[in-house]
Amino acid sequence: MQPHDQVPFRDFEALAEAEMRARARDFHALMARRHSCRDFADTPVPQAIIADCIRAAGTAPSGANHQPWFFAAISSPELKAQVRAAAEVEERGFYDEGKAPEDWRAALAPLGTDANKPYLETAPWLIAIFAQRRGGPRAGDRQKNYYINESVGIATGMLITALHQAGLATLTHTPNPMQFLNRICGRPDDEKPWLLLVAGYPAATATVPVHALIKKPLDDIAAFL
Ligand code: IYR
Repeated sequence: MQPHDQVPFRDFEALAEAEMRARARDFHALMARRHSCRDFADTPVPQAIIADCIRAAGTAPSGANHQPWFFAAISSPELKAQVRAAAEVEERGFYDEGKAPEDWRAALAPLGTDANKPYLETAPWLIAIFAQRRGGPRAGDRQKNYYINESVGIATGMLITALHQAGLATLTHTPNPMQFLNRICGRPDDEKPWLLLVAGYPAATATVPVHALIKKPLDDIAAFL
C-alpha cells in the first residue's frame, strides 16, 4: 500500500441515537469536572499512563498530517528543579519586576497566582510541548509545516482531555519566554517551546478559584444557524 492509496473508513463506529445522546451528555459532565490545578501531590503516576495519553494526543489532526509536535515528558527531579528555577526567573520578571501590564495583572488577580511555582517540582510529570517549524509525517522529515499553532493546539487539547479522563489533574503553564525548555529537554532551536503541561494528582489542600468556575452558557458560546 502506498500513501496515495485509500482504505475503507472502517474505524468509524455507528451508534444508536440514544447512545449518542447519552455519550454527548456524559462527556460534557466529565469535562465540566476538569479544573486547572495549582497544588499537586507528589504521588507518582506511572509512565505508561502518560505515554498512552501522549499517544492519544498524537492522533490529532494536523496540517498535511505532518504532526508538528513533540512532547518531552519530564519526571526526573533534577530536570523538574531546573524547569522550576528557570520558570520562576521569568515569572518574577512578570509579577514582581513590572513586565506584566496593569490590565493583565488585574485580569489574573482573581486567580491568585504569583511568581512561586512549587508545583513544577512537586507534580510527578511536566510535559513540555514543542511546535516543529519543519517536519513531515515521518521522524526526520524536513518539509515546511502548516497550521502549526492550530495543530499543536488541537493535540494539546486532546492531551489535556486524555489526562483528565485517565484520572489526572492538569495545569497549562506558559512562562514567557520559555526557550529554557529547549535547553533542558535537549530540543533543537527550530522547535518552538509552546506550552508546559503539569500533570498529577491534586494535593488534599488544592483549591479552585471561584473565578475559574464561571463558564459561559451555551447561548453565549454558540449559535445554531
Ligand atoms: N504565566 C503566568 C501568568 C499567567 C498568565 C495567564 I493569561 C494565566 O491564565 C495564568 C497565569 C503564571 O503562570 O503565573
